[in-house]
This record gives sequence, structure tokens and C-alpha cells, in this order.
Amino acid sequence: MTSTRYNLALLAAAALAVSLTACGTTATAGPAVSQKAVSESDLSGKTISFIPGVTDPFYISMQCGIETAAAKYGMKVDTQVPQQFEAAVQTPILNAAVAAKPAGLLIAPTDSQALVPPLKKAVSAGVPVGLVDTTLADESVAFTSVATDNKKGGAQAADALAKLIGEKGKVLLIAFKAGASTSDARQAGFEEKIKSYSGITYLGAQINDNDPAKAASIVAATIAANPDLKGIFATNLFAAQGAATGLRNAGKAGDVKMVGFDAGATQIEQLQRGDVQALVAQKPAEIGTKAVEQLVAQLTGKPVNASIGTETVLITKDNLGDSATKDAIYKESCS
Ligand code: T6T
Repeated sequence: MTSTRYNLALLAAAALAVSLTACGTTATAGPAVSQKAVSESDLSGKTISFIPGVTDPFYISMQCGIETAAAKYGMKVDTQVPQQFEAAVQTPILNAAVAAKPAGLLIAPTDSQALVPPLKKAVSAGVPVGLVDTTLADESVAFTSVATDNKKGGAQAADALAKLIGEKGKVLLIAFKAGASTSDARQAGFEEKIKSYSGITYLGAQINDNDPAKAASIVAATIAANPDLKGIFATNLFAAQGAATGLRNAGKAGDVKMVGFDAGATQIEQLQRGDVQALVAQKPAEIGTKAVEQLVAQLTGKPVNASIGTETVLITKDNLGDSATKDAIYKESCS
């Protein structure tokens, strides 16, 4: 949590260079939106538009959190999912959602630059924008941003992988998407940390474009060129799924150690099978719940947190039975 923002009466708050002090922290007013603050009871029947990055258990779990939190206020949730994790696919979905004039929009932008202009338009059209999971190069567009500390998660993965390989040997990183803030931050956190292990040779990052098959072929090619490869960090669910398949196909599962980000059912199976040794699980339902709470605060003129961080849980075969770990496994559906 970095700062607290007040949404001033939302009217001609255009020149919002106003700075307030709340709870001992300096606060900057959020972006101008054109609605008046309403009471909580007025929210009943209003719609929250939710646009995730793609379909996967991470965003399904987030949707479950959003729906449960919205229901407390009698609010409806309209979820529109891009078929691919791509700005060009997500932008028209966003534009259509804004045209329907929801009470607020919660979105995981698939590209930190490309989504800035359409989200600025959403704010100009009077739709408050909250960011979930991924963020933007220009965060001032949004009244809140709720996400995992992805840089820290990348560093956590580096430490886990270093330990698994006895702090020696060659390691590869699979970045799921250049320009997606989460992929970039996980990579940055991993790279910064892995440098501190003098016995580890970092082979660099390769991008799989959120395609498991591409991750599998990256692994095959890397093993062909580096038969002494010792470890892999795959930066999301699809990268990890494909990388684990690639290791199995190459007959290297369990021999080359793997740490993946995310914890859907497939990742847990791969962990149990020994193809993957550790998973950095996020808390997507909590991200969704907190984002709704911030949206309600924004709409009712209450203090809003500009930035909220959620924790990660490192899952290994050893702690798989623990209750905290069980809770961290993503859902495949809300029911
Ligand atoms: O890793 C999550 C999410 O945090 C990322 O931004 C995109 O990929 C996932 O949805 C997993 O597929």
C-alpha cells in the first residue's frame, strides 16, 4: 500500500493538483470523473464491468471475488473476457463496456502502454477505472490499483530456484508477454535477485506470448543447446504449463528444476508429478474483493487507496496439504 487518495466530490475536480493529508500519508486526489458521490444503498442494481486479461483459473478466481463482494451491495457484474491476452483484442471489448455506461470498470490491462489512451477515454466518459492484477505506465488514469507485488514474486522465484539447484548452474526465464506489467515485473525481480548468486549462469529471457506450446518449444530448444540446463522460471500459468510439458517431452522432468508463477489445477498436478518443484501462487480472489471495496469507496466519496498489494504463497510438494496452501489454489469455477 503506497498512498491514500481522496475522491473529492468528483465535480469540477479537474485541476486536481490538490494534495490532502489523510492518516498521516500524503494523498493526491484521483482522476476526475463526472458522477456525483452516491450513498451505498444507491449502488444496488448498478453494474460493475470486469475485463480480465484472458480466460484462466487466475482470472476466474478473481471474478469469483468480485462477484461475491459486489453482491454485498446488490451490484451486478458484467464480465467480458478477451479470447487472447492481447491489447488489440482487449481494447474493443473495453470500448464496448464503456459505451454501456457501467458504474465502474475493473480491468487487467494486457499492455501497460497500449491501454492508456482507451482507459483515459473511459474516465473522460465518466467511468471510474480500477486496475486489477496488471497496471499501466500511467497509473494516474485509475483511482486504484490492486495487485500482487510481482517484482517481489519474481525475486521469491529466484531464491526458490537457486535453492533447488544448489545455487549452481544455468537457468532460463520464460516471460509470458513483453509489455504486460506483471510479466515485466516478475522478470525484473527474478533478474535482479538471480545476479546475487555467483554460481548461477542466467541464460536470459525468452517470450512465449502466453502460448503453452511455445513455452514447450523454447524449453526443447534450450535443452538442445544447453544439455546442462539446471533450472527454469516460468512467469505465469501458461508459460509454466508449457515449460513443464517441454521438460517431460525432453525426458528432463524433475532433473531440470522448475519454478512457476500461478497455481491452477494443472500446475498442482505438475507439482504432484514432480515436473515442477515450486509455485508462486497469487491471491486473485482477494484482489477482486479489494478492488470492489475501493470502487464502492470511490463511488460513495470515501477515501480510496491508490495502490494495494496482495501477498503470494510459495507452494511446494511438502506444504501442499497445509490449509494456507490449499486456500491458495485457484478455482476453475465460482460454484
Ligand atoms: O499470472 C496471471 C496474471 O497475474 C498475469 O497478469 C497474466 O497471466 C495470469 O493470468 C496467468 O495466466
